Amino acid sequence: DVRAVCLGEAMVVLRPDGDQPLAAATTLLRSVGGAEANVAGGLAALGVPTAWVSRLGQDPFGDVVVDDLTGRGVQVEVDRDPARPTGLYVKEPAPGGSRMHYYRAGSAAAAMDADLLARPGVVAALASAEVVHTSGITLGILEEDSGLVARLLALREKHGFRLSVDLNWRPALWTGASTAPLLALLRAADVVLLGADEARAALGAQTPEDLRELLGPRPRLVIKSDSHAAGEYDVDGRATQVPALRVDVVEPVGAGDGFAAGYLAGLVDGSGPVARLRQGHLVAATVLAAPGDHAAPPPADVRSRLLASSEEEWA
Ligand code: KDG
Repeated sequence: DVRAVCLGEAMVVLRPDGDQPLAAATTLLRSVGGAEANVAGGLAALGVPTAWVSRLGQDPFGDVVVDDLTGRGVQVEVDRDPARPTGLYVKEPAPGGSRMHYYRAGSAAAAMDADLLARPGVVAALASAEVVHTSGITLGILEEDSGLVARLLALREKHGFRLSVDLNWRPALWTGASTAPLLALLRAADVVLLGADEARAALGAQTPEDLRELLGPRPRLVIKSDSHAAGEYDVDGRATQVPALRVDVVEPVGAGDGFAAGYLAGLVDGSGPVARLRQGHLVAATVLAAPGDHAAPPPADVRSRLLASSEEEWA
């Protein structure tokens, strides 16, 4: 049975093979990205039976996304839309990261609505899932209030899964739009993952205490600090901090999704706070050290050795 469900847009990703600027590149490498799809792939790679729920165009790029995620062991539950394309984004090498060029306006995923959650495969997945993960990007791309979040929250009441939300702050998706629905989603979540920088930029929250005040008593907060540590702040006030692993960064896009996958896999497996934060860092590190938006995590025996290591050995 499915134990985790990820809900959000996947896109085909194109990037130059090397460091050229986009305007000079005549050959582009193709892969698949999109925050929640990256998390789904990461969870599946960690052995958690996972479904990814979304909409895709009835186009060749839609087929690419289906094949890629299916090939990585994810159960794909999508509506295909003949009238809207699959989203696309292009990564341009830039100092300290990548510049992202999005071609996603009007995509099939931007029309996700409550009906998507009525697909038989989705109904079954949500009934057995322990955690359902989505992000602020999903709310940011939706063209109208489609009832998707309201239905998801109603299904949580019914089935009792935990709702995990990564803030994934993308200011460009919110220009001219109210962020009130985003704040409401975060307040309703059981787990909120976010960077301290995003908390400041999107929510004006400077400290974990500010965040707690803003988001209320419900969510467990997982905050990635500016110094690359991650801290878990429990609803009853307990806090746990774990430093990140040192890693030579090749390309950072997708590291947050890797963190979410590792953390949520730990949550589903019943690991304690230190082990699940460590597993988040571990998967993030493998993504940071790779050019793509996702990377295969280390094998299970290496993972369990690292997760059980002493504090000195860890970082
Ligand atoms: O978290 C990585 C994502 O940013 C990337 O895969 C693209 O989903 C994406 C987005 O909307 O930025």
